[in-house]
Amino acid sequence: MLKPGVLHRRAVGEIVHRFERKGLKIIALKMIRMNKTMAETHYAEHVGKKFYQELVDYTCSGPVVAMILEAESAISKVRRLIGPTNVNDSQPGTIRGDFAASTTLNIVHASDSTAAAEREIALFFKPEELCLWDDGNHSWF
Ligand code: FUP
Repeated sequence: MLKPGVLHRRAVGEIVHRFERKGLKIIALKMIRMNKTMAETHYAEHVGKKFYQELVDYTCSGPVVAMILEAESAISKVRRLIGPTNVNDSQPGTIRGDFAASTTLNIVHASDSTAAAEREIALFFKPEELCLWDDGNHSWF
């Protein structure tokens, strides 16, 4: 999920490009404005932490772009592209390393497990919003 900071930076294209360049396949993509209930559901595991309110407020502060990316080991590929949660550890060349100076405003979210991906896909997308496709005879990646 590209958080509002990505829209503010006019960086949607550049960040989606990084995922595509790696060979991840987009099978769902949409822009939405998350409301407080949705953000609180998404970040339920962080309720009570000192950054929680700022995180929810930031997530609701503008539109987000939600997408489902498919690949073998997609979770680890995406997590390596975005960089660590703590922006002080995120290397230049990663999305957080290049675009984020604050951990709470770290501009992208990515599922960190298959269980989280299933939960988050269900929160963001209706089944009919997924578009499954294949590369036919072309094996680019
Ligand atoms: P990630 O999966 O990398 O998004 O990391 P988490 O699920 O642990 O954290 C979710 C969000 O909480 C982060 F994107 C930013 C915020 N956060 C902080 O602000 N401070 C922290 O110490 C940890 C997380």
